[in-house]
Amino acid sequence: MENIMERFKTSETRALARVISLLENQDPSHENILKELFYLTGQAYVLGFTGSPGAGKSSLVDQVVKTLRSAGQTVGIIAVDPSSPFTGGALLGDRIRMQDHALDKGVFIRSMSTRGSLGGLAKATKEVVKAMDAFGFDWVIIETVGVGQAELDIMHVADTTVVVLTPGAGDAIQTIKAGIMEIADIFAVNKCDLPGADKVVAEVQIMLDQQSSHEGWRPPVVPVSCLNGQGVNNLVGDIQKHRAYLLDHNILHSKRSERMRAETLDITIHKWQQQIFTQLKLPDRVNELLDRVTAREMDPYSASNKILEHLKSEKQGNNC
Ligand SMILES: Nc1nc2c(ncn2[C@@H]2O[C@H](COP(=O)(O)OP(=O)(O)O)[C@@H](O)[C@H]2O)c(=O)[nH]1
Ligand SMILES: [Mg+2]
Repeated sequence: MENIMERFKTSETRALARVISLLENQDPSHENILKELFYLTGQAYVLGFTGSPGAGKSSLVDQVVKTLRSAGQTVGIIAVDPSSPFTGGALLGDRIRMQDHALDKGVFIRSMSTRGSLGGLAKATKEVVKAMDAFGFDWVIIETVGVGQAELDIMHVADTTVVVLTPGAGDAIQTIKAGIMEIADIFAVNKCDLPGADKVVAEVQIMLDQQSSHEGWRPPVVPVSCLNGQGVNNLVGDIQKHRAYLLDHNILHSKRSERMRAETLDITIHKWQQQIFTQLKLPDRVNELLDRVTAREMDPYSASNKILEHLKSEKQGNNC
């Protein structure tokens, strides 16, 4: 572990890949790695891209990365693969498309699979963001399909979230989950080389008009095309504007502080849970209390109070 972190700190890309694997696999060194990473994090700007499969998220990330690289910025990319049997080719597609950057030291791409992560996809993704941030990338970009709660959770780590829409996907706004529309800081209407893009832009604008809660920041709606590069500079410009807005209004700092508080509490709850589960493996008081509930000799509320008392006394006992 020490050796790998030494190499990580000397910016060795292979060490970064190894650290990410250790995190994903919930290796025993997991917590120690995260402890060390913590003091190196907080520098990268985290950008999220979400939208339906095939909307052009990977293509758009590729374009944005090109623009950032030409400005000398370094980028870590996390592609969250939904592992759907119908989209099994997407990953390969991503690899091929992103090949342009394959030999570029300033870009690191990692694909995550829903099946691969032991502690849950959102948790694993957040930890990989930390590894990339700590490694020193200026930007960390997460691409994820906007389908479920796990994907929504992932997007909560992004400082700026871009929701990618396309023309011709029926009533775009109806097909995208409400929760996804709400997390958008910017709407990119991709494939604007195809007919119908104007209609989608107008629909989103109407939707935004109907919402009253855009204090300070109204999400811009940007037509883009990865085919001819149209609008990509506007999109990057709007990302920079949103970043400046968050900084100028102290929102970035408060969002990140809030996230750190929530995360620390999550870790505490998780550890507390684990302590209870450890107790369950022992044939002692916790199990006896549960047995008393099933025998209707005790109610669950009194039993849980006793369990908490028991854990507390155990802990004090250990400390002596
Ligand atoms: N016409 C057109 N096709 C695009 C554009 N951007 C992406 N595509 C195509 O849309 C398909 C899906 O793109 P991809 O980036 O893999 O979408 P993702 O699933 O959202 O990551 C690919 O065949 C792309 O070539 C665009 O701006 N215009
Ligand atoms: Mg993709």
